[in-house]
Formats: sequence, C-alpha cells, structure tokens
Amino acid sequence: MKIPAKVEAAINTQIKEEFDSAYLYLAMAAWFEDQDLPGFAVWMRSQYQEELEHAHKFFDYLFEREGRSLVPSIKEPQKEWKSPLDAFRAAYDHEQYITSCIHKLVKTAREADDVASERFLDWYVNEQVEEESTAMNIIKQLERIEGSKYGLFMLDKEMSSRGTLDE
Ligand code: OFO
Repeated sequence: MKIPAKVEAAINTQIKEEFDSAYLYLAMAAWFEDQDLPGFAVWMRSQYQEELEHAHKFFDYLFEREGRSLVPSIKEPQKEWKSPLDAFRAAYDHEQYITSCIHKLVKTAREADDVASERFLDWYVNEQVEEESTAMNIIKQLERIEGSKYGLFMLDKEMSSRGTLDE
C-alpha cells in the first residue's frame, strides 16, 4: 500500500533531522580531535555513522512504500563547545529533541491510519531510548571526573573502543 502523502512528507522532514544529527556529531568529532581527545573523536565518528544509517533506513523505506525522498538540505552545525561535558550535554539535548520528532512522526502515522509506518517507527522509538541513555551515561562519567586530567585521559581511552560505555 502506497504511503500516505502526509507521512511521506513527515519522513522527509525526519531524513533532514537525521542528516543534521550526523553532521552535528561529525562537528563534535572534529572538535574532540582538536582538543587532543582522539577516543572521544572516534566515538563521535561512530555516532555520525549511526545517524547516516538512521537517515538511509528512512530513505529506503520511502521507496519500499512507493514514496520518494526529496533529499532535503541540511543545516550547518554548532562547531564549538566549552568542554567535553558541554558537548555531551548538547548531544543529550539533541537526542531528546530527536525523540520528540520521532514521537510526532508516530502520531502522524497513527492519524493517517498507516499501520505499516507505525510499526516501522517502533525501531526508532526504541533506538531513542538507547541513545538518550547512552548520552546520559557518558554525562554522568564526565561529571564524576570533572577537573581530573587523568580521569579524562582514562575515559578518552575507553571511549575509543565504542561499546564499552553504551551497552
Ligand atoms: Fe541520534 O538518533 Fe538518529 O537522530
């Protein structure tokens, strides 16, 4: 069944959000590199890849449902943060915003009686729970070591093997 026009438009808007997210995390990766924190940069680069996958998943879904992605333009991301903690707080705020976008999308699908899209969006709803929790976990670790150069050095080492902190 062809995707309803309203849901197609809303998913196109979300594709932009996912690419914006990717670009934000790439900007954070660049910032962390510049701060000589390569482990955090690796983590952010991996987050960037994940966001691209989120966008591509929506992109492919539109075609499966006889819709079309309009490949929307993306915005220039923020490029400076005061500290690693500031960057992760910004990431957490951003993920909360994305969660609200996904929930709105579910509502749009529901209102259009588009059961297939509603089911498809379940994956994103669950992913957001995980992404918020991951960011908050890292915020807590950064708060715990605040002011300790050694603590930051050790955490940076851990961050390079992504998966140790976010599982
Ligand atoms: Fe960070 O989950 Fe997509 O945007």
